[in-house]
Parts: sequence; structure tokens; C-alpha cells
Amino acid sequence: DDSRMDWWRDARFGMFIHWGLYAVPAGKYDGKEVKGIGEWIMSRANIPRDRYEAYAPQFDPQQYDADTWVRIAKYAGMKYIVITSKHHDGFCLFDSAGQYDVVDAPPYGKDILADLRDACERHGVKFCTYYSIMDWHHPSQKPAKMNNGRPVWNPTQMIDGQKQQYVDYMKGHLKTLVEDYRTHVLWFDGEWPSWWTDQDGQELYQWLLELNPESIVNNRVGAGRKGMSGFTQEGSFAGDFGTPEQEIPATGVDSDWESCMTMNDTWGFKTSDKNWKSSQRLIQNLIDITSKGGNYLLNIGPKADGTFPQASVDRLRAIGQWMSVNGES
Ligand code: FUL
Repeated sequence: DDSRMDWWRDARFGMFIHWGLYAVPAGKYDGKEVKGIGEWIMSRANIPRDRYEAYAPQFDPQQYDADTWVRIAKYAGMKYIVITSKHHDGFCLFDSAGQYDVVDAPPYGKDILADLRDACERHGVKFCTYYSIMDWHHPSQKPAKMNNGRPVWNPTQMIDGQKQQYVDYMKGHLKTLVEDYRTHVLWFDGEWPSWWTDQDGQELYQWLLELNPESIVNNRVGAGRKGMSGFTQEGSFAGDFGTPEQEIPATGVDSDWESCMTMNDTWGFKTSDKNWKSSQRLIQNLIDITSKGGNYLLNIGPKADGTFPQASVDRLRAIGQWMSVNGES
């Protein structure tokens, strides 16, 4: 019985939010522009852990207002929000059992995810969370190799004998996200290091459904994803839905799927990335995806001050205007 998927299938349109310490450097390290997507800066610039940790005391999003974010999403016609609870860099936007999270990091010290959950619940938007399996900060994992004395983080290597402890650490986080943050979707990612197996994914999925039988879990919980196309190799574990990334599949897909896409070329905020798609293009993507039976998860990369980039707000407003004429309520 997959009636737990009903709301998700009806939803069609959601907001992805990539936010974390990477919004502080916003694409620059040691005064130099770093190539690639903003949330990968720790890896792209081979930043050692202690240097990266130094962004935490600089992360002080005084203008963050969860209510405003949810109103913007709702006006655009989005029915759910998926936010990075922990990206590959390991820093948590919720009150985790450990210390590497926004609640324990001065000066901000407030619970970003709790505020967003409350705002979502007030506005009838489903609150959902992204979670990275690979963790560039956790002591169980080490860099793939060193390059001139600097860490190459992707993919991490699991230190012998540490895996069970790390899985328990993840489960602690996930239990908190399910029980205290009432997350509706567990959107996994960072499943590609060789120490994570399809069987690990299947076990974690079963464990999550026992915790909350209403949970929805994406296919990246398993290890059988085929590149960016979003689907899973035959015989591998596929979770509840496929996750094409920056792609819209052809028609004729019979499983559930959701295309996640950026408005420019980065997920996490990057000052230099001004390559914005037009509103018209985003609306066409929405039509294309939903007419093929998929969901559209459209990304925002908030700035370190807690606001959405103006270019994103403008586009969401245009989508909302189109929706008010053409959408179902
Ligand atoms: C990828 C990640 O590596 C990117 O940073 C981003 O989160 C995208 C949605 O998924 O696998």
C-alpha cells in the first residue's frame, strides 16, 4: 500500500533549499574564485576541516525569516519544501546531538529547521529534509587522497572499523528529523562512496519506515543510482522515487520521479553565478515535468544573511502570477 505517496504525487511542485556554511564564502576561497557548484567549495578548494569550521562563527543570518520563505514558496504554488539538514560538509541546520550545528554555533545559535518546520506547518506546506550520507567532517571518514598536502574530499573513505559508529550517528540525526522535526520526505544524497552499499540503503529505508510508516524516501538512499538520469540500475534498491538531476526524462517512465533543478548553475549560493534561467523557461520546465507525471523540485540557494537572492524571488513571483491564472489552487 503506497497511499503514503498520495500527497506527494498530488503536490507536483516543491522548493529545494541548499543552505549552509558554504553561503559564507559564497564561491571564493583565499580571495580566489573557486570553480563549480557553491556547496562543494570544501571539496573544490581542498579546504582542511579546521579552516572550513571557521565559517561557522561567521554564519549569522540575522535576516532569516522562515515565514517569509514559506510565503514566497506558497505564492509560487509550491506544496513542499526540502531543505539541507546536513550537506556533504557535515554542518547541521538543526539541533543535532553533536556540536557541529547551527544551534551550537555562536553567534546565531537559533534553530533554523525548527523555525522553517513551524512556518511550513502554519501555512500547510509539507516540511521535508535533504540528508547527505557522505560526510566530509565526520571523524569516521577521511579524504580520498591528499593533493599537495591538501585533502581531496570526494569520495570519502571510511576508516576501518568506524562504519557502524557512523551509521548510528546518522540514525541519531534521522530519528531527530523524523520525530522532532516531523519531516515528511527523507531526501538522501552523497550515497556514492564505495563504503555505502545497496543493502545499507535498504536496511536504512526499512528502519525509517518502522520509525514512521508515512515517511517517503528517495532512491539515493540506495547505492544503485545511474548517473544524473535519476533512475536506478535494475536489481538495485530504488526507494520510493527517482531523482533526475538537472534533467527532464522522456515520457513513459512508470515509477514515481522528481526532477531537481537549479535556477542558475549552483545549488548553494555563489556570488558570481548570474546565469539565471528566464521565468518563462522555468514555467516551461514545470509544464514539461508535470505533464510527464513527475514532480519539479526547484532550488533556491539563500545568502548568508538569510535572504533569498533577488533573482530567485523575482522568478518565483512570475511563476506565482502564471499559477494564479493557470494553476489549480
Ligand atoms: C548532488 C550534490 O552533490 C549536489 O551538491 C546537490 O546537493 C545535488 C542536488 O545533489 O548529488
